Amino acid sequence: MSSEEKKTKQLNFRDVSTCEATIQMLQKAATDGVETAFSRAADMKPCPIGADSACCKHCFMGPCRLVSKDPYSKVGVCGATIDTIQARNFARVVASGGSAHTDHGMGILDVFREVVKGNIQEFQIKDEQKLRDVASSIGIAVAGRSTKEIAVDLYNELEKTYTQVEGEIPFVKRVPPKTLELWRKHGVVPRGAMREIMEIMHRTHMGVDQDYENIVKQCSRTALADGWGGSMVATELSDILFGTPKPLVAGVNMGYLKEDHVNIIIHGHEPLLFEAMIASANDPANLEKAKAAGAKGIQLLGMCCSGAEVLGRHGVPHAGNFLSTEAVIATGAVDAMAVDVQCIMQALSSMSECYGTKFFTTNPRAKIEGAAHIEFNHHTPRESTEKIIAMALDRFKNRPAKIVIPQRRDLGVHGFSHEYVNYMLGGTFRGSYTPLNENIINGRIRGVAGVVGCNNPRVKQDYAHVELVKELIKNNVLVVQTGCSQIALAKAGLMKPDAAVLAGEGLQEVCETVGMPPVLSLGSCVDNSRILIACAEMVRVGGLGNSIADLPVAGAAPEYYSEKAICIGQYFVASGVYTVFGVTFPSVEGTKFHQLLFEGLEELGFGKWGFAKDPIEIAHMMIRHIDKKREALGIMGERERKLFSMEDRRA
Ligand code: NFS
Ligand code: SF4
Repeated sequence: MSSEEKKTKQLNFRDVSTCEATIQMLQKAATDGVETAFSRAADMKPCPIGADSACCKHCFMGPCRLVSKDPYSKVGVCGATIDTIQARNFARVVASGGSAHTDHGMGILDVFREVVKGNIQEFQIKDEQKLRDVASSIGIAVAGRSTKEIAVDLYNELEKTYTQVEGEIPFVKRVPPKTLELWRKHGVVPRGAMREIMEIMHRTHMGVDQDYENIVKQCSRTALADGWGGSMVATELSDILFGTPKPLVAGVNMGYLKEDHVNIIIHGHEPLLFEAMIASANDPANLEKAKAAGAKGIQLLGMCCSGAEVLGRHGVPHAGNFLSTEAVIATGAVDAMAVDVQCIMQALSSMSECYGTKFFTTNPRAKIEGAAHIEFNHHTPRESTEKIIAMALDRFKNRPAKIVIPQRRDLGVHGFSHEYVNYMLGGTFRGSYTPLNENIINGRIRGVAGVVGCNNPRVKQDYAHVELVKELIKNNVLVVQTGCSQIALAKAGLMKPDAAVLAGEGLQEVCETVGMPPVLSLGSCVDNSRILIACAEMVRVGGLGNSIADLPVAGAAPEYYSEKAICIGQYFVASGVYTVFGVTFPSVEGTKFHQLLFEGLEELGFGKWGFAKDPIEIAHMMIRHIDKKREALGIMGERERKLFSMEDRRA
């Protein structure tokens, strides 16, 4: 036994995850002598200087490391201060995270263009109403015009989100006027994503922008080009092409793998591969082939954000979030896993090899050494999905003797969209955000929290997500969710209407009247744009202030790991939302840069960052902020006021 294997066996998996299925599979993997991110994390101490973002490797006079204990005692070889170094590092994180979402959005835009031109037959405009709504929201005339005419205009307009060199990206037309005014005043309205990202890369090169405040401005501008740009384009066009989600009952967890079926997992982010895969898996010819191979059928499952896209849209079961992607392979039941882009651990390739799972990359942007590549071409999507099915059938016929499927299945309601929140709370005939605002004003709902983001093996899987959300709803805060966080809560059973019993009295009353769960599942990470649109609607409807910064709302990503999460955090902050992160934060407390993110931005009229590790502490930081906003709006009831001042005194 190698020392690796010994270490793996020593880990107590109950300490690293609260997901029962994952724990069971981690134990199996350890017995099988296979390592995972959990064991590797235990073995890999993070560099403390890097964790504080106190090092710079932007040129080859360095790398330069400043001591994070006394960060102003030293500068880099070029003279760069701790503030410059941290701001530049942060900016590059925002640029990378923003690139991921905007490039994803551009991939969807490419497909939309080809569909509009008639060059792709497999995909169509599925939701014409949404096409019209989105087009008119950015000033495109729709009355009396054909779908095609509107779609052509919409394509041309949305392309500017990326390529425009001057002016403002189209979706800023949806931003509340007061918020937009603030952005204009500070020069952070994005022109086009390509320009903003290029400018960040330029400005963070050695010897260019060496004023942390000026760098942070460009961080906001670039992040906004993601939230109100690339991500929003991804969400809206995916809805137009594949349908706007409507609440439906769907299942989450590994128990949806079926021993007697061919199991295929799609993991990654874009909905395109998955949509084509659904068509292939339902093709009678393939079902016949599966039967001939001795299977009862073909079971498709999603993981991470690809999974979140189709969970809400089509009710395809979801096998688990980011830290379960390796564990699921250890079941031995996965015949094929196909991935597109983002959040795909390289280790999945060797993991798959250990268990005989066929592992495929499909996107030319994302190949993995050792993995077979079956390229997905959006002009002929079925070509690759047919190949993947054939390979999965092949593996099914040669499955290893031992398969273990954790028997956990969690049903919940998924597929809320900003449009549906309208309809649900307002009713068919008076669909609007008015009832939501009314319930916030009358205090039944204290405020709204977005809890989103990843898993991170540096903290116990799902623990912070679940405890944070429970504490929020207990305090009458309505929670909206996306990404891996939403999967954590689905596994904990909170996406069921009867989870309302865990909510405070007021929220419980609203949930019971409407028949909705206290936690709403909104989709993938790019669907955080739905939260932005919901915020804009809340401002537009009135009674809760004039800008997003006035709303009694807050955001959190308590288990984040990715650069995308930081970019999301920055666009929420720049939009006016208090946003609290867990795990770690890439800055040194007490520096001017840290001060700007955690206080200064709010003083300028934006939102601000917060940080805490403990989920209950995060919840109360968010609740205090919500109460502060309620107080400012003059909607703090007597009962809440008492609680608020007590909390306040303690704080
Ligand atoms: Ni968001 Fe989705 Fe999950 Fe995090 Fe990764 S899958 S885009 S980055 S880990 S939530
Ligand atoms: Fe060091 Fe300055 Fe070069 Fe960074 S840019 S590595 S601080 S010399």
